[in-house]
Amino acid sequence: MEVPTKTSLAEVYPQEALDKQTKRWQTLLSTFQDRYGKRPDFVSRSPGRVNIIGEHIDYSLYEVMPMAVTADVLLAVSVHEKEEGPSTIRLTNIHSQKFESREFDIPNTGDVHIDSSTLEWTNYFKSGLVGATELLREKSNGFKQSVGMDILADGTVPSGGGLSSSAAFVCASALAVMKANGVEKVDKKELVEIAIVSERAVGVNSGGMDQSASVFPLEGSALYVSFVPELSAKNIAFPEMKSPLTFVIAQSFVAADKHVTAPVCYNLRVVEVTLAALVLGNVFGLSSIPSDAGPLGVSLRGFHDTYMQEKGGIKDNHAVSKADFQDQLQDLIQKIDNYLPQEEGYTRQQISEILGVKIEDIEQKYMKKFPIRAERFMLRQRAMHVFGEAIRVLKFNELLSAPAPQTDEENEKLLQALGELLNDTQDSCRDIYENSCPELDELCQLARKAGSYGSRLTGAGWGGCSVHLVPESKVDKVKQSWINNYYRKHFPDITEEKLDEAIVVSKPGSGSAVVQIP
Ligand code: NG1
Ligand code: MG
Repeated sequence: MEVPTKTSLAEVYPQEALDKQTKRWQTLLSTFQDRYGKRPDFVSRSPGRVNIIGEHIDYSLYEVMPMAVTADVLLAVSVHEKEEGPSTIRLTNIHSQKFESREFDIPNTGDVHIDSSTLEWTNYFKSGLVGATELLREKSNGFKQSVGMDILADGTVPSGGGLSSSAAFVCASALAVMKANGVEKVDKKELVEIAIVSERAVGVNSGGMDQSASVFPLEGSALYVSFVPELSAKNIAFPEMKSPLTFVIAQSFVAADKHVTAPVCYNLRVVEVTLAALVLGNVFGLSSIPSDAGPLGVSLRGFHDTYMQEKGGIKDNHAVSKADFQDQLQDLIQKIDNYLPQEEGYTRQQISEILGVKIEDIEQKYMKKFPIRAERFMLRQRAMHVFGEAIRVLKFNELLSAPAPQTDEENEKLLQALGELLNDTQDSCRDIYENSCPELDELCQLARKAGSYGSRLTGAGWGGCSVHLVPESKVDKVKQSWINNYYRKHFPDITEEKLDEAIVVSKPGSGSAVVQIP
Protein backbone atom coordinates (compact mmCIF):
# COMPACT_ATOMS: atom_id res chain seq x y z
CA MET A 1 0.00 0.00 0.00
CA GLU A 2 1.55 3.26 -1.09
CA VAL A 3 1.11 6.77 0.20
CA PRO A 4 -1.14 8.39 -2.43
CA THR A 5 -0.25 11.47 -4.46
CA LYS A 6 -3.24 13.79 -4.68
CA THR A 7 -3.78 16.73 -7.00
CA SER A 8 -6.79 18.47 -5.50
CA LEU A 9 -7.92 19.38 -2.00
CA ALA A 10 -11.26 17.67 -2.64
CA GLU A 11 -9.31 14.41 -2.56
CA VAL A 12 -7.72 15.32 0.76
CA TYR A 13 -10.49 16.81 2.91
CA PRO A 14 -14.18 16.03 3.52
CA GLN A 15 -16.65 18.30 1.68
CA GLU A 16 -17.58 20.35 4.77
CA ALA A 17 -13.93 21.26 5.42
CA LEU A 18 -13.08 22.36 1.87
CA ASP A 19 -13.73 26.12 2.15
CA LYS A 20 -11.62 26.54 5.26
CA GLN A 21 -8.85 24.34 3.90
CA THR A 22 -8.75 26.11 0.52
CA LYS A 23 -8.15 29.45 2.27
CA ARG A 24 -5.49 27.85 4.47
CA TRP A 25 -3.68 26.38 1.48
CA GLN A 26 -3.78 29.70 -0.39
CA THR A 27 -2.06 31.31 2.59
CA LEU A 28 0.45 28.47 2.73
CA LEU A 29 1.38 28.78 -0.95
CA SER A 30 1.54 32.59 -1.00
CA THR A 31 3.61 32.66 2.19
CA PHE A 32 5.93 30.08 0.65
CA GLN A 33 6.32 32.32 -2.43
CA ASP A 34 7.10 35.35 -0.22
CA ARG A 35 9.61 33.50 1.90
CA TYR A 36 11.46 31.49 -0.69
CA GLY A 37 10.66 33.32 -3.96
CA LYS A 38 9.29 30.21 -5.66
CA ARG A 39 6.44 27.69 -5.56
CA PRO A 40 6.89 24.46 -3.58
CA ASP A 41 7.55 21.26 -5.57
CA PHE A 42 5.02 19.40 -3.41
CA VAL A 43 3.27 19.45 -0.04
CA SER A 44 3.61 16.54 2.37
CA ARG A 45 0.60 16.19 4.68
CA SER A 46 -0.11 13.89 7.59
CA PRO A 47 -3.15 14.17 9.89
CA GLY A 48 -3.59 13.95 13.62
CA ARG A 49 -5.68 11.17 15.02
CA VAL A 50 -8.27 10.61 17.65
CA ASN A 51 -8.21 7.27 19.39
CA ILE A 52 -11.74 5.88 19.47
CA ILE A 53 -10.94 2.94 21.77
CA GLY A 54 -7.85 0.99 22.90
CA GLU A 55 -6.09 3.36 25.26
CA HIS A 56 -2.55 2.76 26.53
CA ILE A 57 -2.48 -0.76 25.10
CA ASP A 58 -0.58 -0.24 21.82
CA TYR A 59 2.77 -0.49 23.59
CA SER A 60 1.48 -3.71 25.19
CA LEU A 61 0.97 -4.79 21.53
CA TYR A 62 -2.82 -5.17 21.70
CA GLU A 63 -5.08 -3.97 18.87
CA VAL A 64 -6.40 -0.38 18.90
CA MET A 65 -9.02 1.57 16.93
CA PRO A 66 -8.02 5.14 16.08
CA MET A 67 -9.19 7.30 13.19
CA ALA A 68 -7.53 10.17 11.34
CA VAL A 69 -9.02 13.63 11.90
CA THR A 70 -9.10 16.57 9.45
CA ALA A 71 -6.46 18.57 11.34
CA ASP A 72 -3.03 17.85 9.91
CA VAL A 73 0.56 18.96 9.48
CA LEU A 74 1.46 20.42 6.08
CA LEU A 75 5.05 20.72 4.92
CA ALA A 76 5.39 22.70 1.70
CA VAL A 77 8.73 21.74 0.18
CA SER A 78 11.02 22.93 -2.57
CA VAL A 79 13.96 20.64 -3.24
CA HIS A 80 17.48 21.97 -3.75
CA GLU A 81 19.75 20.68 -6.49
CA LYS A 82 21.99 17.86 -5.27
CA GLU A 83 25.29 19.60 -4.49
CA GLU A 84 28.73 18.71 -3.16
CA GLY A 85 29.37 19.29 0.53
CA PRO A 86 26.69 19.83 3.19
CA SER A 87 23.04 20.18 2.13
CA THR A 88 20.98 22.87 3.82
CA ILE A 89 17.52 22.60 5.33
CA ARG A 90 15.61 25.85 5.81
CA LEU A 91 12.52 25.46 7.99
CA THR A 92 9.93 28.16 8.65
CA ASN A 93 6.86 27.70 10.82
CA ILE A 94 3.79 29.60 9.64
CA HIS A 95 2.44 29.59 13.21
CA SER A 96 5.37 31.41 14.71
CA GLN A 97 4.77 35.17 14.88
CA LYS A 98 8.11 36.23 13.52
CA PHE A 99 8.03 33.33 11.07
CA GLU A 100 11.05 32.11 12.95
CA SER A 101 13.25 30.38 10.44
CA ARG A 102 15.58 27.60 11.46
CA GLU A 103 18.42 26.57 9.23
CA PHE A 104 20.72 23.61 9.63
CA ASP A 105 23.16 21.73 7.44
CA ILE A 106 23.27 18.01 6.76
CA PRO A 107 26.98 17.12 6.57
CA ASN A 108 28.42 14.88 3.87
CA THR A 109 28.04 11.87 6.15
CA GLY A 110 24.27 12.47 6.01
CA ASP A 111 24.09 12.12 9.80
CA VAL A 112 21.97 14.59 11.75
CA HIS A 113 22.24 15.05 15.53
CA ILE A 114 19.01 15.51 17.53
CA ASP A 115 19.30 17.24 20.90
CA SER A 116 16.16 15.77 22.52
CA SER A 117 16.85 17.62 25.78
CA THR A 118 15.23 20.71 24.27
CA LEU A 119 11.61 20.46 23.21
CA GLU A 120 12.18 22.22 19.89
CA TRP A 121 9.62 21.77 17.09
CA THR A 122 12.31 21.24 14.47
CA ASN A 123 13.35 18.09 16.39
CA TYR A 124 10.24 16.41 14.99
CA PHE A 125 11.40 17.25 11.48
CA LYS A 126 14.91 16.06 12.28
CA SER A 127 13.62 12.76 13.68
CA GLY A 128 11.62 12.21 10.48
CA LEU A 129 14.75 13.10 8.48
CA VAL A 130 16.89 10.62 10.45
CA GLY A 131 14.30 7.86 9.99
CA ALA A 132 13.87 8.50 6.27
CA THR A 133 17.64 8.65 5.75
CA GLU A 134 18.00 5.20 7.35
CA LEU A 135 15.25 3.80 5.14
CA LEU A 136 16.78 5.38 2.02
CA ARG A 137 20.13 3.81 2.89
CA GLU A 138 18.46 0.40 3.20
CA LYS A 139 16.61 0.75 -0.07
CA SER A 140 19.19 2.24 -2.38
CA ASN A 141 22.75 1.31 -1.54
CA GLY A 142 25.13 4.19 -1.85
CA PHE A 143 22.56 6.65 -0.56
CA LYS A 144 24.13 8.73 2.20
CA GLN A 145 22.88 12.28 2.55
CA SER A 146 19.50 13.89 1.94
CA VAL A 147 19.20 16.74 -0.52
CA GLY A 148 18.65 20.23 0.86
CA MET A 149 15.12 21.65 1.14
CA ASP A 150 13.24 24.86 1.76
CA ILE A 151 10.25 24.04 3.96
CA LEU A 152 7.25 25.96 5.25
CA ALA A 153 5.39 24.12 8.03
CA ASP A 154 1.73 24.64 8.92
CA GLY A 155 0.35 22.39 11.65
CA THR A 156 -3.27 22.62 12.81
CA VAL A 157 -3.15 19.64 15.19
CA PRO A 158 -3.19 21.25 18.65
CA SER A 159 0.12 20.28 20.28
CA GLY A 160 0.02 18.50 23.62
CA GLY A 161 -3.67 17.98 22.89
CA GLY A 162 -3.90 14.20 22.66
CA LEU A 163 -4.48 14.27 18.90
CA SER A 164 -0.93 13.15 18.17
CA SER A 165 0.49 16.35 16.77
CA SER A 166 3.95 14.87 17.28
CA ALA A 167 3.25 11.76 15.19
CA ALA A 168 1.63 13.88 12.46
CA PHE A 169 4.76 16.04 12.30
CA VAL A 170 7.16 13.12 12.24
CA CYS A 171 5.18 11.27 9.54
CA ALA A 172 4.85 14.38 7.35
CA SER A 173 8.60 15.01 7.75
CA ALA A 174 9.70 11.47 6.90
CA LEU A 175 7.37 11.48 3.88
CA ALA A 176 8.76 14.84 2.69
CA VAL A 177 12.34 13.57 2.89
CA MET A 178 11.49 10.37 0.99
CA LYS A 179 9.77 12.40 -1.73
CA ALA A 180 12.52 15.03 -1.92
CA ASN A 181 15.09 12.27 -2.43
CA GLY A 182 13.25 10.88 -5.43
CA VAL A 183 11.20 7.99 -4.00
CA GLU A 184 8.16 7.88 -6.29
CA LYS A 185 6.19 5.28 -4.31
CA VAL A 186 6.48 5.42 -0.53
CA ASP A 187 5.22 2.25 1.17
CA LYS A 188 2.76 3.10 3.98
CA LYS A 189 3.99 0.36 6.31
CA GLU A 190 7.63 1.35 5.88
CA LEU A 191 6.73 4.98 6.54
CA VAL A 192 4.89 4.05 9.76
CA GLU A 193 7.75 1.85 10.96
CA ILE A 194 10.39 4.53 10.58
CA ALA A 195 8.07 7.10 12.13
CA ILE A 196 7.60 4.91 15.21
CA VAL A 197 11.35 4.47 15.69
CA SER A 198 12.03 8.14 14.90
CA GLU A 199 9.49 9.42 17.40
CA ARG A 200 11.03 7.38 20.22
CA ALA A 201 14.27 9.25 19.50
CA VAL A 202 12.53 12.43 20.64
CA GLY A 203 12.20 11.11 24.19
CA VAL A 204 8.80 9.39 24.60
CA ASN A 205 8.84 5.61 24.57
CA SER A 206 5.56 5.32 22.71
CA GLY A 207 3.62 2.60 20.95
CA GLY A 208 2.78 2.64 17.24
CA MET A 209 -0.86 3.73 17.24
CA ASP A 210 -0.40 7.40 16.34
CA GLN A 211 1.88 6.90 13.38
CA SER A 212 -0.36 4.11 12.04
CA ALA A 213 -3.44 6.30 12.42
CA SER A 214 -1.73 9.16 10.62
CA VAL A 215 -0.53 7.18 7.60
CA PHE A 216 -2.89 4.27 6.85
CA PRO A 217 -6.50 5.56 6.92
CA LEU A 218 -8.75 5.80 3.89
CA GLU A 219 -11.37 8.55 4.01
CA GLY A 220 -14.51 7.69 5.98
CA SER A 221 -13.23 4.75 7.95
CA ALA A 222 -11.72 3.96 11.31
CA LEU A 223 -8.63 1.82 11.59
CA TYR A 224 -8.13 -1.53 13.30
CA VAL A 225 -4.38 -1.60 14.02
CA SER A 226 -2.54 -4.80 14.95
CA PHE A 227 1.08 -4.89 16.08
CA VAL A 228 1.57 -8.67 16.10
CA PRO A 229 2.67 -10.85 14.40
CA GLU A 230 3.63 -7.66 12.56
CA LEU A 231 2.31 -4.14 12.11
CA SER A 232 -0.87 -4.17 10.05
CA ALA A 233 -4.00 -2.04 9.68
CA LYS A 234 -7.51 -2.73 8.45
CA ASN A 235 -9.95 0.02 7.46
CA ILE A 236 -13.25 -0.41 9.31
CA ALA A 237 -16.17 1.35 7.63
CA PHE A 238 -18.83 2.61 10.01
CA PRO A 239 -22.20 0.93 9.46
CA GLU A 240 -24.77 2.88 7.44
CA MET A 241 -27.02 4.37 10.10
CA LYS A 242 -29.98 6.70 10.15
CA SER A 243 -28.27 8.78 12.83
CA PRO A 244 -24.62 8.37 11.75
CA LEU A 245 -21.89 7.95 14.31
CA THR A 246 -20.62 11.42 15.24
CA PHE A 247 -17.47 11.70 17.32
CA VAL A 248 -17.03 15.02 19.08
CA ILE A 249 -13.56 15.94 20.34
CA ALA A 250 -13.19 18.36 23.28
CA GLN A 251 -9.92 19.81 24.51
CA SER A 252 -9.46 19.98 28.29
CA PHE A 253 -6.82 22.71 27.80
CA VAL A 254 -4.89 20.97 30.58
CA ALA A 255 -1.40 20.89 29.07
CA ALA A 256 -0.40 17.26 28.78
CA ASP A 257 3.20 17.53 27.72
CA LYS A 258 4.38 13.96 27.68
CA HIS A 259 8.02 14.98 27.55
CA VAL A 260 7.82 16.80 30.86
CA THR A 261 5.64 14.35 32.79
CA ALA A 262 6.98 11.17 31.13
CA PRO A 263 9.07 9.95 34.11
CA VAL A 264 6.00 9.82 36.38
CA CYS A 265 3.30 9.34 33.73
CA TYR A 266 3.66 7.92 30.24
CA ASN A 267 7.12 6.35 30.45
CA LEU A 268 6.35 5.03 33.96
CA ARG A 269 3.29 3.18 32.63
CA VAL A 270 5.49 1.58 29.95
CA VAL A 271 7.81 0.32 32.72
CA GLU A 272 4.89 -0.90 34.86
CA VAL A 273 3.29 -3.00 32.14
CA THR A 274 6.69 -4.38 31.15
CA LEU A 275 7.45 -5.43 34.75
CA ALA A 276 3.91 -6.83 35.03
CA ALA A 277 4.61 -9.03 32.00
CA LEU A 278 7.90 -10.28 33.51
CA VAL A 279 6.38 -10.93 36.95
CA LEU A 280 3.33 -12.69 35.46
CA GLY A 281 5.66 -14.79 33.31
CA ASN A 282 7.50 -15.80 36.44
CA VAL A 283 4.52 -16.53 38.69
CA PHE A 284 2.86 -18.50 35.87
CA GLY A 285 6.03 -20.56 35.65
CA LEU A 286 6.84 -19.71 32.03
CA SER A 287 10.32 -20.58 30.85
CA SER A 288 10.84 -17.10 29.40
CA ILE A 289 9.00 -14.40 27.45
CA PRO A 290 10.38 -13.87 23.95
CA SER A 291 11.49 -10.33 23.22
CA ASP A 292 9.11 -8.43 20.95
CA ALA A 293 8.31 -5.01 19.44
CA GLY A 294 7.33 -3.60 22.85
CA PRO A 295 9.24 -0.39 23.63
CA LEU A 296 11.22 -2.19 26.35
CA GLY A 297 11.45 -5.47 24.50
CA VAL A 298 8.84 -7.40 26.51
CA SER A 299 5.09 -6.85 26.54
CA LEU A 300 1.92 -8.15 28.18
CA ARG A 301 0.90 -9.51 24.77
CA GLY A 302 4.19 -11.40 24.64
CA PHE A 303 3.46 -12.84 28.10
CA HIS A 304 -0.13 -13.66 27.06
CA ASP A 305 0.83 -15.50 23.85
CA THR A 306 3.69 -17.36 25.56
CA TYR A 307 1.36 -18.44 28.38
CA MET A 308 -1.12 -19.84 25.85
CA GLN A 309 1.67 -21.65 24.07
CA GLU A 310 3.28 -23.18 27.17
CA LYS A 311 0.18 -23.79 29.28
CA GLY A 312 -2.61 -23.85 26.70
CA GLY A 313 -0.89 -25.80 23.94
CA ILE A 314 -1.69 -23.08 21.43
CA LYS A 315 1.25 -22.83 19.09
CA ASP A 316 0.25 -19.68 17.21
CA ASN A 317 -1.98 -17.53 19.39
CA HIS A 318 -2.32 -14.91 16.62
CA ALA A 319 -4.45 -17.36 14.66
CA VAL A 320 -7.17 -18.00 17.25
CA SER A 321 -10.65 -16.55 16.78
CA LYS A 322 -11.51 -13.19 18.34
CA ALA A 323 -14.03 -15.00 20.56
CA ASP A 324 -11.39 -17.40 21.90
CA PHE A 325 -8.97 -14.52 22.34
CA GLN A 326 -11.57 -12.67 24.42
CA ASP A 327 -12.02 -15.77 26.61
CA GLN A 328 -8.28 -15.94 27.14
CA LEU A 329 -8.24 -12.29 28.25
CA GLN A 330 -11.17 -12.87 30.62
CA ASP A 331 -9.31 -15.85 32.07
CA LEU A 332 -6.15 -13.78 32.57
CA ILE A 333 -8.17 -11.12 34.42
CA GLN A 334 -9.52 -13.80 36.79
CA LYS A 335 -6.03 -15.16 37.37
CA ILE A 336 -4.49 -11.77 38.17
CA ASP A 337 -6.63 -11.71 41.30
CA ASN A 338 -4.46 -14.29 42.96
CA TYR A 339 -1.26 -14.04 40.92
CA LEU A 340 -0.81 -10.26 41.37
CA PRO A 341 -2.63 -9.63 44.68
CA GLN A 342 -0.86 -6.53 45.98
CA GLU A 343 -3.25 -3.58 45.61
CA GLU A 344 -0.56 -1.35 47.13
CA GLY A 345 1.85 -2.11 44.27
CA TYR A 346 5.28 -3.75 44.19
CA THR A 347 8.64 -2.33 45.25
CA ARG A 348 11.87 -2.83 43.32
CA GLN A 349 12.93 -5.18 46.12
CA GLN A 350 9.83 -7.36 45.77
CA ILE A 351 10.08 -7.45 41.98
CA SER A 352 13.76 -8.34 42.25
CA GLU A 353 12.92 -11.25 44.59
CA ILE A 354 10.12 -12.57 42.37
CA LEU A 355 12.27 -12.37 39.23
CA GLY A 356 15.47 -13.47 40.93
CA VAL A 357 17.25 -10.56 39.25
CA LYS A 358 19.34 -7.90 41.05
CA ILE A 359 17.65 -4.50 41.41
CA GLU A 360 20.45 -2.71 39.60
CA ASP A 361 20.08 -5.07 36.64
CA ILE A 362 16.34 -4.33 36.48
CA GLU A 363 17.05 -0.61 36.67
CA GLN A 364 19.79 -0.82 34.05
CA LYS A 365 17.59 -2.74 31.62
CA TYR A 366 14.20 -1.03 32.03
CA MET A 367 14.70 2.32 33.74
CA LYS A 368 17.79 3.92 32.23
CA LYS A 369 17.06 4.77 28.57
CA PHE A 370 13.77 6.42 29.57
CA PRO A 371 14.19 7.47 33.23
CA ILE A 372 11.23 7.08 35.59
CA ARG A 373 10.47 8.10 39.18
CA ALA A 374 8.41 5.72 41.35
CA GLU A 375 8.82 3.72 44.58
CA ARG A 376 5.96 1.28 43.90
CA PHE A 377 4.87 -0.24 40.62
CA MET A 378 1.11 -0.88 40.31
CA LEU A 379 1.51 -4.09 38.31
CA ARG A 380 -1.91 -5.51 39.22
CA GLN A 381 -3.91 -2.47 38.23
CA ARG A 382 -2.03 -1.74 35.00
CA ALA A 383 -2.33 -5.35 33.80
CA MET A 384 -6.05 -5.39 34.71
CA HIS A 385 -6.63 -2.29 32.58
CA VAL A 386 -4.67 -3.63 29.60
CA PHE A 387 -6.48 -6.99 29.44
CA GLY A 388 -9.86 -5.32 30.06
CA GLU A 389 -9.23 -2.65 27.40
CA ALA A 390 -8.13 -5.27 24.86
CA ILE A 391 -11.52 -6.97 25.39
CA ARG A 392 -13.38 -3.70 24.86
CA VAL A 393 -11.60 -3.13 21.53
CA LEU A 394 -12.69 -6.58 20.35
CA LYS A 395 -16.27 -5.92 21.47
CA PHE A 396 -16.34 -2.49 19.79
CA ASN A 397 -15.01 -3.98 16.58
CA GLU A 398 -17.58 -6.79 16.72
CA LEU A 399 -20.42 -4.27 17.06
CA LEU A 400 -19.16 -2.24 14.08
CA SER A 401 -18.74 -5.35 11.94
CA ALA A 402 -22.25 -6.69 12.68
CA PRO A 403 -25.02 -6.13 10.07
CA ALA A 404 -26.08 -2.45 10.06
CA PRO A 405 -29.16 -1.67 12.23
CA GLN A 406 -32.42 -1.73 10.26
CA THR A 407 -34.80 -0.12 12.75
CA ASP A 408 -34.63 2.89 15.10
CA GLU A 409 -34.45 0.78 18.19
CA GLU A 410 -31.67 -1.36 16.69
CA ASN A 411 -29.90 1.90 15.86
CA GLU A 412 -30.41 3.10 19.45
CA LYS A 413 -29.25 -0.22 20.88
CA LEU A 414 -26.04 -0.14 18.83
CA LEU A 415 -25.24 3.43 19.90
CA GLN A 416 -25.83 2.53 23.55
CA ALA A 417 -23.65 -0.56 23.36
CA LEU A 418 -20.80 1.37 21.69
CA GLY A 419 -21.18 4.23 24.17
CA GLU A 420 -21.11 1.88 27.14
CA LEU A 421 -17.73 0.52 26.03
CA LEU A 422 -16.33 4.06 25.78
CA ASN A 423 -17.64 4.84 29.28
CA ASP A 424 -16.08 1.65 30.65
CA THR A 425 -12.74 2.67 29.12
CA GLN A 426 -12.96 6.05 30.83
CA ASP A 427 -13.70 4.40 34.19
CA SER A 428 -10.74 2.08 33.76
CA CYS A 429 -8.42 4.93 32.73
CA ARG A 430 -9.57 7.04 35.69
CA ASP A 431 -9.58 4.36 38.41
CA ILE A 432 -7.20 1.60 37.32
CA TYR A 433 -4.66 3.02 34.87
CA GLU A 434 -4.81 6.46 36.56
CA ASN A 435 -4.11 8.49 33.41
CA SER A 436 -7.15 10.76 33.62
CA CYS A 437 -7.51 14.09 35.50
CA PRO A 438 -10.44 15.93 37.16
CA GLU A 439 -10.98 18.20 34.14
CA LEU A 440 -11.32 15.25 31.75
CA ASP A 441 -13.67 13.49 34.18
CA GLU A 442 -15.78 16.66 34.35
CA LEU A 443 -15.97 17.01 30.54
CA CYS A 444 -17.16 13.38 30.33
CA GLN A 445 -19.80 13.78 33.06
CA LEU A 446 -21.19 16.94 31.48
CA ALA A 447 -21.36 15.30 28.04
CA ARG A 448 -23.16 12.19 29.31
CA LYS A 449 -25.70 14.37 31.13
CA ALA A 450 -26.30 16.34 27.93
CA GLY A 451 -26.85 13.26 25.77
CA SER A 452 -23.52 11.67 24.87
CA TYR A 453 -23.74 7.86 24.59
CA GLY A 454 -20.10 7.45 25.56
CA SER A 455 -17.38 9.83 26.74
CA ARG A 456 -13.75 9.29 27.52
CA LEU A 457 -10.26 10.79 27.45
CA THR A 458 -8.35 10.09 24.25
CA GLY A 459 -4.59 9.78 23.78
CA ALA A 460 -2.12 9.66 26.65
CA GLY A 461 -4.45 11.48 29.06
CA TRP A 462 -3.38 13.43 32.16
CA GLY A 463 -4.96 16.34 30.24
CA GLY A 464 -5.28 16.86 26.49
CA CYS A 465 -8.37 15.66 24.68
CA SER A 466 -11.61 13.77 25.18
CA VAL A 467 -13.77 11.98 22.61
CA HIS A 468 -17.56 11.59 22.75
CA LEU A 469 -20.05 9.52 20.77
CA VAL A 470 -22.91 11.97 20.36
CA PRO A 471 -26.05 11.71 18.19
CA GLU A 472 -26.11 14.64 15.73
CA SER A 473 -29.33 15.85 17.36
CA LYS A 474 -27.54 16.28 20.70
CA VAL A 475 -24.24 17.83 19.56
CA ASP A 476 -25.37 21.43 20.21
CA LYS A 477 -26.74 20.57 23.64
CA VAL A 478 -23.44 18.91 24.62
CA LYS A 479 -21.41 21.85 23.25
CA GLN A 480 -23.58 24.37 25.13
CA SER A 481 -23.17 22.45 28.37
CA TRP A 482 -19.38 22.42 28.03
CA ILE A 483 -19.27 26.14 27.17
CA ASN A 484 -21.41 27.13 30.16
CA ASN A 485 -20.24 24.62 32.74
CA TYR A 486 -16.63 23.93 31.76
CA TYR A 487 -14.88 26.40 29.47
CA ARG A 488 -16.40 29.63 30.79
CA LYS A 489 -16.04 28.35 34.35
CA HIS A 490 -12.40 27.26 34.17
CA PHE A 491 -11.28 29.86 31.61
CA PRO A 492 -13.48 32.95 32.22
CA ASP A 493 -11.67 35.08 29.65
CA ILE A 494 -11.56 32.42 26.91
CA THR A 495 -11.79 33.95 23.41
CA GLU A 496 -14.35 32.90 20.79
CA GLU A 497 -11.53 31.66 18.58
CA LYS A 498 -10.10 29.53 21.39
CA LEU A 499 -13.61 28.17 22.01
CA ASP A 500 -13.82 27.36 18.32
CA GLU A 501 -10.63 25.31 18.61
CA ALA A 502 -11.83 23.64 21.82
CA ILE A 503 -14.58 21.51 20.31
CA VAL A 504 -14.24 19.68 16.99
CA VAL A 505 -16.79 17.42 15.35
CA SER A 506 -14.69 15.07 13.31
CA LYS A 507 -15.59 12.56 10.63
CA PRO A 508 -13.00 9.84 9.91
CA GLY A 509 -10.42 11.48 7.60
CA SER A 510 -7.84 10.18 5.14
CA GLY A 511 -4.18 9.59 6.02
CA SER A 512 -0.83 10.88 4.77
CA ALA A 513 -0.53 12.09 1.20
CA VAL A 514 1.82 13.94 -1.10
CA VAL A 515 -0.18 16.79 -2.63
CA GLN A 516 0.85 18.32 -5.95
CA ILE A 517 -1.23 21.43 -6.54
CA PRO A 518 -1.19 22.11 -10.31
P1 NG1 B 1 -0.64 10.85 22.26
O1 NG1 B 1 -0.07 11.37 23.55
O2 NG1 B 1 -2.08 11.20 22.08
O3 NG1 B 1 0.20 11.20 21.08
C1 NG1 B 1 0.27 8.53 23.29
C2 NG1 B 1 1.20 7.56 22.55
C3 NG1 B 1 0.42 6.43 21.85
C4 NG1 B 1 -0.53 5.74 22.81
C5 NG1 B 1 -1.39 6.80 23.53
C6 NG1 B 1 -2.26 6.15 24.59
C7 NG1 B 1 3.08 8.95 21.81
C8 NG1 B 1 3.81 9.54 20.66
N1 NG1 B 1 1.93 8.30 21.51
O4 NG1 B 1 -0.56 9.21 22.35
O5 NG1 B 1 1.39 5.47 21.35
O6 NG1 B 1 0.19 4.95 23.75
O7 NG1 B 1 -0.59 7.79 24.18
O8 NG1 B 1 -3.11 5.21 24.02
O9 NG1 B 1 3.48 9.05 22.95
MG1 MG C 1 2.03 12.61 20.42
